Amino acid sequence: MRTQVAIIGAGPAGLLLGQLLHKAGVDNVILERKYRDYVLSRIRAGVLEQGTVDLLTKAGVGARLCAEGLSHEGFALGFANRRLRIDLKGLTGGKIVTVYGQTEVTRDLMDARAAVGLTTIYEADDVTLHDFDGVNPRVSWRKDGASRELACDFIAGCDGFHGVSRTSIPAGAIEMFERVYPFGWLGVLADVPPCSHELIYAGHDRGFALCSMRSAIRSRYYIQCPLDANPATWSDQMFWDELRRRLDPEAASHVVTGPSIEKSIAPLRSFVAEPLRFGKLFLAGDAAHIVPPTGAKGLNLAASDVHYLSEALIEHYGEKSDAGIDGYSAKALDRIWKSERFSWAMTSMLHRFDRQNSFERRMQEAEFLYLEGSIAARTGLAENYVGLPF
Ligand code: RFL
Ligand code: PHB
Repeated sequence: MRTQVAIIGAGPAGLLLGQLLHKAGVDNVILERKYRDYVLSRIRAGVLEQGTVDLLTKAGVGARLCAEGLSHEGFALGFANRRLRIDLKGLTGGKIVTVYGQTEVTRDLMDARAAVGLTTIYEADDVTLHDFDGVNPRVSWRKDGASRELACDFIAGCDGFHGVSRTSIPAGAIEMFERVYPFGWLGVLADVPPCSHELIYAGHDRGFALCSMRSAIRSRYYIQCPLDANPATWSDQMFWDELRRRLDPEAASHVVTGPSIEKSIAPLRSFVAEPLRFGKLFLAGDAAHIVPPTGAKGLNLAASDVHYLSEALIEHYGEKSDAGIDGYSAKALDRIWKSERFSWAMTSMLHRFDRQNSFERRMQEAEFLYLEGSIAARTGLAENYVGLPF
Protein backbone atom coordinates (compact mmCIF):
# COMPACT_ATOMS: atom_id res chain seq x y z
CA MET A 1 0.00 0.00 0.00
CA ARG A 2 1.12 3.53 -0.69
CA THR A 3 -0.32 6.95 0.11
CA GLN A 4 0.86 10.54 0.23
CA VAL A 5 0.12 11.21 3.92
CA ALA A 6 -0.25 8.45 6.54
CA ILE A 7 -2.30 9.77 9.45
CA ILE A 8 -2.04 8.06 12.83
CA GLY A 9 -5.22 8.44 14.92
CA ALA A 10 -8.91 8.94 14.04
CA GLY A 11 -9.66 11.57 16.67
CA PRO A 12 -10.74 15.04 15.60
CA ALA A 13 -7.19 16.06 14.57
CA GLY A 14 -6.57 13.08 12.28
CA LEU A 15 -10.06 13.04 10.77
CA LEU A 16 -10.09 16.79 10.09
CA LEU A 17 -6.62 16.67 8.54
CA GLY A 18 -7.70 13.77 6.33
CA GLN A 19 -10.76 15.66 5.14
CA LEU A 20 -8.92 18.92 4.36
CA LEU A 21 -6.18 17.07 2.49
CA HIS A 22 -8.72 15.07 0.51
CA LYS A 23 -10.56 18.27 -0.50
CA ALA A 24 -7.28 19.55 -1.93
CA GLY A 25 -6.58 16.29 -3.77
CA VAL A 26 -3.96 14.96 -1.35
CA ASP A 27 -4.31 11.23 -0.80
CA ASN A 28 -4.29 9.93 2.80
CA VAL A 29 -4.93 6.84 4.91
CA ILE A 30 -5.85 6.87 8.63
CA LEU A 31 -4.71 4.17 11.05
CA GLU A 32 -6.62 3.97 14.33
CA ARG A 33 -5.91 1.69 17.28
CA LYS A 34 -9.50 1.41 18.55
CA TYR A 35 -12.78 0.50 16.86
CA ARG A 36 -15.06 3.20 15.47
CA ASP A 37 -17.75 3.14 18.15
CA TYR A 38 -15.16 3.26 20.91
CA VAL A 39 -13.77 6.50 19.48
CA LEU A 40 -17.33 7.84 19.31
CA SER A 41 -18.11 6.88 22.90
CA ARG A 42 -15.51 9.22 24.44
CA ILE A 43 -17.30 12.22 25.91
CA ARG A 44 -14.94 15.18 25.80
CA ALA A 45 -15.01 18.74 24.55
CA GLY A 46 -18.09 20.86 24.07
CA VAL A 47 -17.06 24.39 23.11
CA LEU A 48 -15.93 25.30 19.58
CA GLU A 49 -14.27 28.58 18.65
CA GLN A 50 -15.47 30.33 15.49
CA GLY A 51 -12.17 29.44 13.76
CA THR A 52 -12.87 25.76 14.45
CA VAL A 53 -16.43 26.07 13.14
CA ASP A 54 -15.12 27.80 10.00
CA LEU A 55 -12.52 25.07 9.44
CA LEU A 56 -15.08 22.29 9.89
CA THR A 57 -17.32 24.08 7.40
CA LYS A 58 -14.42 24.34 4.96
CA ALA A 59 -13.88 20.60 5.40
CA GLY A 60 -17.50 20.05 4.30
CA VAL A 61 -18.93 19.04 7.69
CA GLY A 62 -20.64 22.29 8.72
CA ALA A 63 -24.28 21.43 7.98
CA ARG A 64 -25.35 19.62 11.15
CA LEU A 65 -23.05 21.77 13.28
CA CYS A 66 -24.73 24.87 11.88
CA ALA A 67 -28.23 23.43 12.41
CA GLU A 68 -27.75 21.89 15.86
CA GLY A 69 -24.85 23.80 17.47
CA LEU A 70 -25.82 26.27 20.19
CA SER A 71 -24.51 29.83 19.77
CA HIS A 72 -23.21 31.21 23.06
CA GLU A 73 -22.65 34.95 23.35
CA GLY A 74 -21.27 34.81 26.87
CA PHE A 75 -20.51 32.66 29.92
CA ALA A 76 -20.35 33.21 33.66
CA LEU A 77 -17.55 33.05 36.22
CA GLY A 78 -18.64 32.20 39.74
CA PHE A 79 -16.68 32.96 42.88
CA ALA A 80 -17.74 32.79 46.54
CA ASN A 81 -21.45 32.83 45.71
CA ARG A 82 -21.09 35.69 43.24
CA ARG A 83 -21.48 35.49 39.48
CA LEU A 84 -19.88 37.60 36.78
CA ARG A 85 -21.01 37.44 33.17
CA ILE A 86 -18.34 37.59 30.47
CA ASP A 87 -20.06 39.18 27.50
CA LEU A 88 -18.07 37.48 24.75
CA LYS A 89 -19.96 39.11 21.91
CA GLY A 90 -19.87 42.63 23.33
CA LEU A 91 -16.24 42.46 24.41
CA THR A 92 -14.83 41.01 21.17
CA GLY A 93 -16.71 42.98 18.55
CA GLY A 94 -19.25 40.27 17.79
CA LYS A 95 -17.40 36.96 18.29
CA ILE A 96 -19.18 34.02 19.90
CA VAL A 97 -18.54 30.31 20.58
CA THR A 98 -20.61 27.27 19.58
CA VAL A 99 -21.56 24.46 21.93
CA TYR A 100 -21.44 21.20 19.93
CA GLY A 101 -20.04 17.97 21.35
CA GLN A 102 -16.72 16.52 20.22
CA THR A 103 -18.56 13.23 19.72
CA GLU A 104 -20.73 14.92 17.09
CA VAL A 105 -17.74 16.57 15.40
CA THR A 106 -16.08 13.14 15.22
CA ARG A 107 -19.23 11.47 13.90
CA ASP A 108 -19.67 14.12 11.16
CA LEU A 109 -16.05 13.74 10.08
CA MET A 110 -16.25 9.92 10.06
CA ASP A 111 -19.45 10.03 7.98
CA ALA A 112 -17.94 12.48 5.48
CA ARG A 113 -14.85 10.29 5.17
CA ALA A 114 -16.92 7.16 4.61
CA ALA A 115 -19.13 8.95 2.06
CA VAL A 116 -16.17 9.61 -0.25
CA GLY A 117 -14.68 6.16 0.32
CA LEU A 118 -11.44 7.21 2.03
CA THR A 119 -9.52 4.47 3.81
CA THR A 120 -9.58 4.34 7.61
CA ILE A 121 -8.12 1.22 9.19
CA TYR A 122 -9.64 0.72 12.64
CA GLU A 123 -8.30 -1.73 15.23
CA ALA A 124 -4.77 -1.40 13.85
CA ASP A 125 -2.48 -2.99 16.48
CA ASP A 126 1.19 -2.24 17.07
CA VAL A 127 1.33 0.75 14.74
CA THR A 128 5.05 1.41 14.19
CA LEU A 129 6.68 4.34 12.40
CA HIS A 130 9.74 3.62 10.24
CA ASP A 131 12.42 5.76 8.58
CA PHE A 132 10.57 9.04 9.13
CA ASP A 133 13.94 10.76 9.40
CA GLY A 134 15.03 9.20 6.10
CA VAL A 135 13.80 9.06 2.52
CA ASN A 136 11.33 6.17 2.69
CA PRO A 137 8.91 6.76 5.56
CA ARG A 138 6.62 3.81 6.26
CA VAL A 139 4.08 2.71 8.83
CA SER A 140 3.49 -0.89 9.79
CA TRP A 141 0.72 -2.48 11.90
CA ARG A 142 -1.02 -5.74 12.62
CA LYS A 143 -4.66 -6.49 11.97
CA ASP A 144 -6.49 -9.80 12.29
CA GLY A 145 -3.18 -11.50 12.91
CA ALA A 146 -1.59 -10.25 9.67
CA SER A 147 1.24 -7.71 9.35
CA ARG A 148 0.68 -4.78 7.00
CA GLU A 149 2.77 -1.88 5.74
CA LEU A 150 2.02 1.51 4.21
CA ALA A 151 4.64 3.55 2.33
CA CYS A 152 4.10 7.32 2.33
CA ASP A 153 5.68 10.74 1.78
CA PHE A 154 4.77 12.09 5.23
CA ILE A 155 3.41 10.84 8.55
CA ALA A 156 1.00 12.97 10.61
CA GLY A 157 1.05 11.95 14.29
CA CYS A 158 -2.51 12.75 15.41
CA ASP A 159 -2.69 9.94 17.95
CA GLY A 160 -3.29 11.85 21.15
CA PHE A 161 -1.24 12.11 24.32
CA HIS A 162 -0.78 8.33 24.74
CA GLY A 163 -0.01 7.68 21.07
CA VAL A 164 3.03 6.13 19.46
CA SER A 165 4.11 9.05 17.24
CA ARG A 166 5.69 11.35 19.80
CA THR A 167 7.35 8.49 21.66
CA SER A 168 8.94 7.27 18.39
CA ILE A 169 11.05 10.44 18.22
CA PRO A 170 14.54 9.99 19.74
CA ALA A 171 14.60 11.55 23.22
CA GLY A 172 17.39 13.98 22.40
CA ALA A 173 15.49 15.48 19.47
CA ILE A 174 12.46 16.64 21.39
CA GLU A 175 12.00 18.82 24.46
CA MET A 176 9.00 18.46 26.75
CA PHE A 177 7.42 20.93 29.14
CA GLU A 178 4.88 19.70 31.65
CA ARG A 179 2.76 20.55 34.67
CA VAL A 180 0.60 17.87 36.24
CA TYR A 181 -2.15 19.28 38.46
CA PRO A 182 -2.86 17.52 41.77
CA PHE A 183 -6.57 16.97 41.00
CA GLY A 184 -8.96 15.85 38.28
CA TRP A 185 -12.47 16.54 37.02
CA LEU A 186 -15.36 14.18 37.65
CA GLY A 187 -17.78 14.64 34.75
CA VAL A 188 -21.42 13.64 34.49
CA LEU A 189 -23.63 13.62 31.40
CA ALA A 190 -27.39 13.55 32.07
CA ASP A 191 -30.59 14.05 30.10
CA VAL A 192 -31.79 17.01 32.13
CA PRO A 193 -32.15 20.66 31.09
CA PRO A 194 -29.07 22.80 31.89
CA CYS A 195 -29.25 24.95 35.04
CA SER A 196 -28.35 28.04 33.03
CA HIS A 197 -28.51 28.85 29.31
CA GLU A 198 -24.82 29.85 29.43
CA LEU A 199 -21.83 27.96 30.86
CA ILE A 200 -20.84 28.67 34.48
CA TYR A 201 -17.22 28.19 35.63
CA ALA A 202 -17.34 28.35 39.43
CA GLY A 203 -14.43 28.68 41.85
CA HIS A 204 -15.39 27.60 45.38
CA ASP A 205 -13.70 26.74 48.68
CA ARG A 206 -14.77 23.11 48.16
CA GLY A 207 -13.29 23.08 44.65
CA PHE A 208 -14.11 24.05 41.08
CA ALA A 209 -17.41 23.23 39.32
CA LEU A 210 -18.46 23.66 35.67
CA CYS A 211 -22.00 23.72 34.29
CA SER A 212 -22.06 22.93 30.58
CA MET A 213 -24.47 21.33 28.17
CA ARG A 214 -24.92 19.49 24.90
CA SER A 215 -28.48 20.62 24.11
CA ALA A 216 -31.58 22.13 25.75
CA ILE A 217 -32.27 18.73 27.29
CA ARG A 218 -28.78 17.32 27.89
CA SER A 219 -26.39 18.72 30.51
CA ARG A 220 -22.70 18.17 31.10
CA TYR A 221 -21.39 18.99 34.59
CA TYR A 222 -17.94 18.67 36.14
CA ILE A 223 -16.60 18.98 39.67
CA GLN A 224 -12.97 19.11 40.76
CA CYS A 225 -12.06 15.86 42.55
CA PRO A 226 -8.99 14.12 43.99
CA LEU A 227 -6.84 12.34 41.41
CA ASP A 228 -7.54 8.96 42.98
CA ALA A 229 -11.33 9.43 43.08
CA ASN A 230 -13.27 6.49 41.68
CA PRO A 231 -16.40 7.32 39.64
CA ALA A 232 -17.98 4.06 40.82
CA THR A 233 -17.99 5.28 44.42
CA TRP A 234 -19.63 8.57 43.47
CA SER A 235 -23.38 7.95 43.40
CA ASP A 236 -25.42 10.31 41.24
CA GLN A 237 -26.92 11.81 44.40
CA MET A 238 -23.47 12.53 45.86
CA PHE A 239 -22.48 14.24 42.63
CA TRP A 240 -25.60 16.45 42.46
CA ASP A 241 -25.28 17.41 46.14
CA GLU A 242 -21.63 18.36 45.75
CA LEU A 243 -22.27 20.27 42.52
CA ARG A 244 -25.00 22.36 44.17
CA ARG A 245 -22.75 23.21 47.13
CA ARG A 246 -20.20 24.77 44.76
CA LEU A 247 -22.64 26.97 42.81
CA ASP A 248 -24.21 30.28 43.78
CA PRO A 249 -27.70 29.86 45.30
CA GLU A 250 -29.54 30.87 42.14
CA ALA A 251 -27.65 28.47 39.88
CA ALA A 252 -27.91 25.71 42.51
CA SER A 253 -31.67 26.14 42.69
CA HIS A 254 -31.96 25.57 38.94
CA VAL A 255 -29.97 22.32 38.83
CA VAL A 256 -32.31 19.60 37.58
CA THR A 257 -31.07 16.17 38.60
CA GLY A 258 -31.54 12.83 36.88
CA PRO A 259 -29.69 9.57 36.28
CA SER A 260 -26.20 9.97 34.80
CA ILE A 261 -25.67 8.45 31.37
CA GLU A 262 -21.89 8.79 31.63
CA LYS A 263 -19.58 9.45 34.56
CA SER A 264 -15.80 9.64 34.24
CA ILE A 265 -12.67 11.25 35.65
CA ALA A 266 -10.15 13.26 33.65
CA PRO A 267 -6.76 14.22 35.09
CA LEU A 268 -5.57 17.80 34.43
CA ARG A 269 -2.28 18.43 32.71
CA SER A 270 -0.38 21.12 30.82
CA PHE A 271 2.12 19.71 28.31
CA VAL A 272 4.02 20.88 25.23
CA ALA A 273 6.50 19.01 23.03
CA GLU A 274 8.93 20.98 20.88
CA PRO A 275 9.48 20.92 17.95
CA LEU A 276 6.44 19.49 16.17
CA ARG A 277 8.43 18.18 13.22
CA PHE A 278 11.03 15.47 13.03
CA GLY A 279 12.04 14.76 9.42
CA LYS A 280 8.89 13.58 7.61
CA LEU A 281 6.88 13.22 10.82
CA PHE A 282 4.62 16.00 12.12
CA LEU A 283 2.80 16.07 15.45
CA ALA A 284 -0.63 17.71 15.78
CA GLY A 285 -3.34 17.92 18.46
CA ASP A 286 -3.04 16.14 21.81
CA ALA A 287 -0.03 14.18 20.51
CA ALA A 288 1.88 17.46 20.70
CA HIS A 289 0.27 19.28 23.60
CA ILE A 290 -2.26 19.01 26.40
CA VAL A 291 -4.13 21.82 28.13
CA PRO A 292 -6.27 21.49 31.24
CA PRO A 293 -9.92 21.71 30.06
CA THR A 294 -10.71 24.88 32.04
CA GLY A 295 -10.23 27.11 28.99
CA ALA A 296 -12.03 24.82 26.48
CA LYS A 297 -8.94 24.92 24.27
CA GLY A 298 -7.84 21.31 23.56
CA LEU A 299 -10.00 20.50 20.56
CA ASN A 300 -9.69 24.03 19.24
CA LEU A 301 -5.90 23.83 19.35
CA ALA A 302 -6.04 20.52 17.50
CA ALA A 303 -8.05 22.35 14.82
CA SER A 304 -5.55 25.23 14.48
CA ASP A 305 -2.61 22.79 14.27
CA VAL A 306 -4.43 20.93 11.52
CA HIS A 307 -5.14 24.18 9.71
CA TYR A 308 -1.41 25.04 9.60
CA LEU A 309 -0.36 21.48 8.76
CA SER A 310 -2.92 20.96 5.98
CA GLU A 311 -1.96 24.28 4.36
CA ALA A 312 1.72 23.30 4.54
CA LEU A 313 1.18 19.89 2.95
CA ILE A 314 -1.13 21.27 0.26
CA GLU A 315 1.51 23.91 -0.56
CA HIS A 316 4.15 21.17 -0.78
CA TYR A 317 2.15 19.17 -3.35
CA GLY A 318 0.55 22.11 -5.18
CA GLU A 319 3.29 24.71 -5.37
CA LYS A 320 6.28 22.45 -4.83
CA SER A 321 7.32 24.74 -1.97
CA ASP A 322 8.45 23.52 1.44
CA ALA A 323 8.13 26.92 3.11
CA GLY A 324 4.92 25.90 4.92
CA ILE A 325 6.36 22.58 6.02
CA ASP A 326 9.50 24.24 7.33
CA GLY A 327 7.45 26.86 9.19
CA TYR A 328 4.76 24.57 10.61
CA SER A 329 6.30 23.90 14.00
CA ALA A 330 7.11 27.54 14.87
CA LYS A 331 3.75 28.83 13.63
CA ALA A 332 1.69 26.26 15.51
CA LEU A 333 3.77 26.56 18.70
CA ASP A 334 3.26 30.31 18.85
CA ARG A 335 -0.50 29.80 19.19
CA ILE A 336 -0.11 26.68 21.38
CA TRP A 337 1.90 28.53 24.05
CA LYS A 338 -0.65 31.36 24.21
CA SER A 339 -3.45 28.84 24.69
CA GLU A 340 -1.36 27.03 27.30
CA ARG A 341 -1.02 30.31 29.17
CA PHE A 342 -4.75 30.99 29.09
CA SER A 343 -5.71 27.45 30.17
CA TRP A 344 -3.17 27.54 33.01
CA ALA A 345 -4.42 30.97 34.17
CA MET A 346 -8.09 29.88 34.17
CA THR A 347 -7.16 26.67 36.01
CA SER A 348 -5.04 28.53 38.57
CA MET A 349 -7.74 31.11 39.27
CA LEU A 350 -10.65 28.71 39.74
CA HIS A 351 -9.34 25.53 41.42
CA ARG A 352 -8.71 24.67 45.03
CA PHE A 353 -5.07 23.60 45.47
CA ASP A 354 -3.89 21.37 48.33
CA ARG A 355 -1.74 23.19 50.87
CA GLN A 356 -2.93 26.48 49.42
CA ASN A 357 -2.30 29.20 51.96
CA SER A 358 -4.56 32.14 52.73
CA PHE A 359 -2.42 34.46 50.60
CA GLU A 360 -2.87 32.29 47.52
CA ARG A 361 -6.61 32.09 48.10
CA ARG A 362 -6.75 35.89 48.31
CA MET A 363 -4.81 36.12 45.05
CA GLN A 364 -7.51 34.04 43.36
CA GLU A 365 -10.16 36.30 44.82
CA ALA A 366 -8.28 39.41 43.70
CA GLU A 367 -8.14 38.02 40.18
CA PHE A 368 -11.91 37.66 40.21
CA LEU A 369 -12.44 41.12 41.71
CA TYR A 370 -10.16 42.64 39.08
CA LEU A 371 -12.20 41.01 36.31
CA GLU A 372 -15.38 42.25 37.97
CA GLY A 373 -14.14 45.83 37.99
CA SER A 374 -12.20 46.08 34.73
CA ILE A 375 -13.51 45.97 31.18
CA ALA A 376 -9.90 45.68 29.99
CA ALA A 377 -9.40 42.52 32.06
CA ARG A 378 -12.65 41.01 30.84
CA THR A 379 -11.75 41.90 27.25
CA GLY A 380 -8.48 39.96 27.54
CA LEU A 381 -10.29 36.96 28.93
CA ALA A 382 -13.01 37.11 26.25
CA GLU A 383 -10.44 37.50 23.45
CA ASN A 384 -8.75 34.28 24.55
CA TYR A 385 -11.96 32.35 25.18
CA VAL A 386 -13.41 33.01 21.71
CA GLY A 387 -10.02 31.98 20.30
CA LEU A 388 -6.92 33.80 19.11
CA PRO A 389 -6.79 34.20 15.32
CA PHE A 390 -5.17 31.58 13.09
P1 RFL B 1 -7.62 12.32 20.51
O1 RFL B 1 -9.04 12.76 20.51
O2 RFL B 1 -7.06 11.76 21.74
O3 RFL B 1 -7.49 11.26 19.32
C1 RFL B 1 -6.31 10.49 19.13
C2 RFL B 1 -6.68 9.19 18.45
O4 RFL B 1 -5.50 8.43 18.22
C3 RFL B 1 -5.75 7.08 18.56
N1 RFL B 1 -4.48 6.41 18.91
C4 RFL B 1 -3.82 5.57 18.09
N2 RFL B 1 -4.07 5.15 16.85
C5 RFL B 1 -3.20 4.30 16.30
N3 RFL B 1 -2.09 3.84 16.92
C6 RFL B 1 -1.79 4.24 18.17
N4 RFL B 1 -0.68 3.79 18.79
C7 RFL B 1 -2.67 5.15 18.81
N5 RFL B 1 -2.69 5.75 20.02
C8 RFL B 1 -3.78 6.50 20.06
C9 RFL B 1 -6.72 7.16 19.72
O5 RFL B 1 -7.45 5.96 19.90
C10 RFL B 1 -7.60 8.33 19.30
O6 RFL B 1 -8.72 7.91 18.55
O7 RFL B 1 -6.65 13.50 20.05
P2 RFL B 1 -6.87 14.71 19.00
O8 RFL B 1 -7.47 14.21 17.73
O9 RFL B 1 -5.60 15.45 19.00
O10 RFL B 1 -8.02 15.61 19.67
C11 RFL B 1 -7.78 16.32 20.86
C12 RFL B 1 -9.07 16.46 21.69
O11 RFL B 1 -9.65 15.18 21.83
C13 RFL B 1 -8.83 17.07 23.07
O12 RFL B 1 -7.88 18.11 22.99
C14 RFL B 1 -10.11 17.65 23.69
O13 RFL B 1 -11.03 16.64 23.98
C15 RFL B 1 -9.79 18.42 24.98
N6 RFL B 1 -11.00 18.91 25.67
C16 RFL B 1 -11.63 20.07 25.27
N7 RFL B 1 -11.20 20.75 24.19
C17 RFL B 1 -11.86 21.87 23.75
O14 RFL B 1 -11.42 22.48 22.76
N8 RFL B 1 -13.01 22.33 24.35
C18 RFL B 1 -13.53 21.70 25.44
O15 RFL B 1 -14.59 22.10 25.89
C19 RFL B 1 -12.82 20.54 25.95
N9 RFL B 1 -13.30 19.87 27.02
C20 RFL B 1 -11.50 18.20 26.76
C21 RFL B 1 -12.65 18.71 27.42
C22 RFL B 1 -10.93 17.02 27.21
C23 RFL B 1 -11.46 16.34 28.28
N10 RFL B 1 -10.83 15.13 28.65
C24 RFL B 1 -11.52 13.94 28.91
C25 RFL B 1 -9.40 15.02 28.58
C26 RFL B 1 -13.19 18.05 28.52
C27 RFL B 1 -12.58 16.88 28.97
C28 RFL B 1 -13.18 16.23 30.19
C1 PHB C 1 -17.85 20.47 28.07
O1 PHB C 1 -19.00 20.83 27.77
O2 PHB C 1 -17.54 19.27 28.10
C2 PHB C 1 -16.84 21.49 28.43
C3 PHB C 1 -17.14 22.83 28.27
C4 PHB C 1 -16.21 23.80 28.61
C5 PHB C 1 -14.97 23.41 29.10
C6 PHB C 1 -14.66 22.07 29.24
C7 PHB C 1 -15.60 21.10 28.90
O3 PHB C 1 -14.08 24.38 29.44
